[in-house]
Amino acid sequence: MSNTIMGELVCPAANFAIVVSRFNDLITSRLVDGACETIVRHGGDDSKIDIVHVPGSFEIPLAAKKLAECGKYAAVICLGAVIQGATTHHEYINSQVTAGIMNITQQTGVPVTFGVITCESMDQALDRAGGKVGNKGTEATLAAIEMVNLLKKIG
Ligand code: INI
Repeated sequence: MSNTIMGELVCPAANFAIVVSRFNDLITSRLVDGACETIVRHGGDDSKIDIVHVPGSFEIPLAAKKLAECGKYAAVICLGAVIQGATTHHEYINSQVTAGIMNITQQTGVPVTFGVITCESMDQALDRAGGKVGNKGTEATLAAIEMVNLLKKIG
């Protein structure tokens, strides 16, 4: 008989950090709204959320690393929006931010979740920031809550 081990989507009474990029603020502010609403809707406390602003997505990993290492937060939720331009600039940002966030979560053992929208146009970004495809801030927050609870069980 196998055992199923999963993290519940019940927000613990813990501190959460959100790191958000100011670049494409129209999008990222909506991701923050989704993240905060999700924490509260799942039983968390708004006063236990710290929101840390960075200039662009490229700067997210450094701030997320400091926050994950400081011991105050159960999880760090990373929010940004990288929208394709006329050059390949976005590709370099995307690859570094993704790898950076993955490295931090593995090195620290703290759930650091990825709510960085990577898309081709502002319309696609709007769709994923509370529009018809949902809200990546919400998704990243649900992943954070689930992983915090899962790690309590398997840690
Ligand atoms: N930062 C973003 O968050 N999204 C983008 O789409 C973007 N583009 O396209 O340039 C972007 N650039 C800024 C970058 O993240 C850094 O802040 C900047 O290079 C300074 O280090």
